[in-house]
Amino acid sequence: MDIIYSEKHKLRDSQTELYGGKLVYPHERPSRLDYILKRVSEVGLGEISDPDEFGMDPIHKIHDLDFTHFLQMAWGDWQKEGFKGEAIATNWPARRMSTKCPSFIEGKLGYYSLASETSISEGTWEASYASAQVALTAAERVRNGERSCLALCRPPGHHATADMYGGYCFLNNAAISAQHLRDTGAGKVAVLDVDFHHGNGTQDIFYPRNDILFVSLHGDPMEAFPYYLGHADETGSGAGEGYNLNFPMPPKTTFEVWRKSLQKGLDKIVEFGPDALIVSLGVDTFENDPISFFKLKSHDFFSIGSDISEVCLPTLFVMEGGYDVAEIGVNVVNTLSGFEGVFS
Ligand code: Q9C
Ligand code: ZN
Repeated sequence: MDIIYSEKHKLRDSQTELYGGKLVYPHERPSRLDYILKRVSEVGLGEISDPDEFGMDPIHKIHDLDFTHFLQMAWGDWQKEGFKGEAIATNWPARRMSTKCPSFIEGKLGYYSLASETSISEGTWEASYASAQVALTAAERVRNGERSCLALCRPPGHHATADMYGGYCFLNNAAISAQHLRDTGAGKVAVLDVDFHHGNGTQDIFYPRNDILFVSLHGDPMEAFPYYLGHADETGSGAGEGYNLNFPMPPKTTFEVWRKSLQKGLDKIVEFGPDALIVSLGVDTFENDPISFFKLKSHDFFSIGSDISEVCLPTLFVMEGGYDVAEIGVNVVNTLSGFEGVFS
């Protein structure tokens, strides 16, 4: 399987995540991709290429102009005020408050975010932009006839909405590439999100639409981030009714149970009949993930890959979460090896 990767992900190396009331070194860190690349080369998964340049146009098919402008300016605006730490949102337009966008950076941070754990630091925009280009390049490979391609995106994307960042995500790489496929000939695209966390951004972006099916398997939002979206009764709006499918699952869910949801999700995808499949590939469902509560084992990821391959669609894998850094390479590569029919 071809792999698209940009060194520019390293430009995002935030030093602070607000976690358990402390500022810790972020779970979403550059070494995640080092471990994936190491495993990719150990098993000879495929050839690694740099992304091509698609510019801002495909990003603006998904994200608002004022939001991407904010992301580009935020670190500079924050520094200009003389703040010493990284830019962290500490206030939001909560229920019954005004949704007018403030002019001061501290107000803007809350306006354009959905959570506080994700600090904006130097290089965050440059890395996020490169991450989107990686996804677009991999989408082009699949469009041009490759059976599958892996977009080694970092930062991840599935929590980002048209106008909000958070959950370690800034630009929604899966949504940008789904829309790109639509705009270059695909009539219908399915997005299957197997990250532990609900893909609230992707759901929100495509909620009113019937040309892009969104299916997500995740920790029940009653007990897990992003908390305020991802319930089973969220099925789409208007013309999009019936084109959003959520499988929230409880703490300690095993692969045996998780796989039944995967099968139902895949059945729905087959019934939808898309021209391409995008997999938001998070491996934070792993039993030792430090911030998640499912119980999948490393060998289970082979079966995830082989189950996905059985729907016989051109498939783009877009990297999302996974925070047991030492095992992330094995879990990601097991998924892709299973997809390719190699079990070892
Ligand atoms: N107690 C992705 O996997 N906070 N994002 C979790 C846990 C945010 C995860 C707090 C988790 C975001 C792409
Ligand atoms: Zn996740």
